[in-house]
Amino acid sequence: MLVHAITANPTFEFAADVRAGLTRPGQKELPSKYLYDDVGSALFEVISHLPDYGLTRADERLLRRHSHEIVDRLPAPVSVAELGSGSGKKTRWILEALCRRQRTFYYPIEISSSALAMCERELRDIDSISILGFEREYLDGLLEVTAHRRAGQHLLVLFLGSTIGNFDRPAGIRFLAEVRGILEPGDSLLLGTDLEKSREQLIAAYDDELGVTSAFNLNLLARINGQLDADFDLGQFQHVARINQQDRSVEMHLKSKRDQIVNIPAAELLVEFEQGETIWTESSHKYSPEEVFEMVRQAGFSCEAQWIDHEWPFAENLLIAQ
Ligand code: AVJ
Repeated sequence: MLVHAITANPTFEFAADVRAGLTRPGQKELPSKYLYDDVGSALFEVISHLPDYGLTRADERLLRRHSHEIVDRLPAPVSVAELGSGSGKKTRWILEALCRRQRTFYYPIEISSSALAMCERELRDIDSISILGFEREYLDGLLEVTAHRRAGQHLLVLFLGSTIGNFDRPAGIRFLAEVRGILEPGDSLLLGTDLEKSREQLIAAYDDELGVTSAFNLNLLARINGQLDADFDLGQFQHVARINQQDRSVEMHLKSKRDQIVNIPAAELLVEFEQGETIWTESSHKYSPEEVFEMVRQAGFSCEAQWIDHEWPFAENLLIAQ
């Protein structure tokens, strides 16, 4: 067991993104990656245990059931990099199967330092594992991982939990193409994609009765208050989950309960909200099993195998860099 962490994070970029998103003409928006500070990551961890949010459990079931089949399809030796490891719990099955073959390097890449620490604690008991965590954005982290790569060492990239769904479809393909550009032909990418399901199921999953998803969403405003000295009154905004039929996505918004003005000093910004106006904070796109093949092909991968969970429709896709 070897555990290290490489850290960094700028606040001015956050201020600039908040400023750009809240001064946009038309729909105000905030980048969903900022939902995941330490509090947000902990709240998402709770969401993943809610009865009506089956996504994370479906992902983990597939990884647990098929870990040997997946590992049998990978070349050896292979190192593992994970984009957004979260708690690391569902990664265990793949890592255990790989470490049974030989010593395996695992590089979790995560923007939340507490999620990174949790992931390292969760997985360091695995025999023959070496963990080196990167507190980085996905592509920056992946570039660092590949910069130190040894000849003949294959790479398996994990992009689980349908995080890809936070991109709109064209941006998702562009992101996969950027990942492909960092990889070598023959490297692998295990991609988790949440599949289309009923409107009722989606609303129950993204607007839960306990209000955990609401807290997760509102925490973004609390984070802006804390980090950028803003004066958002969290009681004056309401969590909303909306189905976007055209985009085949669920959107999260924060709706202003009245006309109000919010001061965000560190972004040099006064923002006006009309009653009923929303800030769009996240989209979760849902896929058909077949469209994944075409999407990844456009990004320079081929889909070698796909496993589907039918309890909560979700697909695990094993891709090979062409
Ligand atoms: C972690 C991005 C997969 O989109 O379902 C959960 C985040 N947002 N509830 C998702 C989320 C609201 C989640 N991902």
